[in-house]
Amino acid sequence: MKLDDVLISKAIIERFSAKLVDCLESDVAVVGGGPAGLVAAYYLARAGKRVILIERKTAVGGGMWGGGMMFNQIVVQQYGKAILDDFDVRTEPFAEGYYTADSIEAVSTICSKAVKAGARVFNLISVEDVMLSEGRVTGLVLNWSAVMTAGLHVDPLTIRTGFVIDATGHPAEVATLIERKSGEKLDTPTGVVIGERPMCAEAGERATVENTREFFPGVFAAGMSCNAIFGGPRMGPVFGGMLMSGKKVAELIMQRA
Ligand code: 48H
Repeated sequence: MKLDDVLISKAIIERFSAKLVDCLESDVAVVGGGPAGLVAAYYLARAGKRVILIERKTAVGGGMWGGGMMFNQIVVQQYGKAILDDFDVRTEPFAEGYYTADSIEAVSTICSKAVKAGARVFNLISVEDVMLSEGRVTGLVLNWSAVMTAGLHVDPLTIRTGFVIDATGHPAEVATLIERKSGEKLDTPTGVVIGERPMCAEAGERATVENTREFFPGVFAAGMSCNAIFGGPRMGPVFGGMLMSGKKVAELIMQRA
């Protein structure tokens, strides 16, 4: 059989378009494919929810690939290890209550499990706005990351969803967008995005999990965005809180959806 160049193009265009059309309506849309977003997508998809994950960059994984200062190892506590066990990511004990994992194995395995569980991942696409109706977020406004980077004047497309997870990490982009554009208050002590506090691993990890919750009708925070939205400390390259937050947000949404 001789390969037909144009048939290859046709296969890609048809299959991608079908996947995108199928995702125009979903139960949950996860914004950001770092550890928190991927873990949330996995547990939700495994429970049978229709999950779409939007990632701005070419690769999912967010800040996990780089471990700490490009030393590509991550540290997790006992509860983080339990989640990595769930994904079959190998860990090694380092000291009592401290485990290490290879960040490359962690990202690639968590991503693979999320996709195989049924989560539909769209990379190279950015969320540039939300759809708001009667005080609730009902969907997302998407554009190619390349269009946004190039500053081209190209109008976006929209997807409808039951719940949104802001898993965009430090910038808490979904929360910031809602605050800036809706004129409504967020469900935080000040009604706005409070901003991340300086490093304290112990308090930061606790705050991440505690602040994994709905901060605007239909929108939940997960991962590092929780600390930005609710004013929690950063915690450096310890990832148990990110994993735990992804699992917790999935459980909270499953109680509602
Ligand atoms: C589409 C977007 C958009 C957008 C952003 O930063 P992440 O890894 O986020 P978490 O919360 O899963 O993990 C945080 C962790 O990596 C970290 O930074 C830690 C522990 N820091 C501690 C410290 O002290 O510094 O991933 C977020 C992802 C990224 O891949 C972005 O590209 C993506 O979200 N993203 N995708 N549309 N508008 N904004």
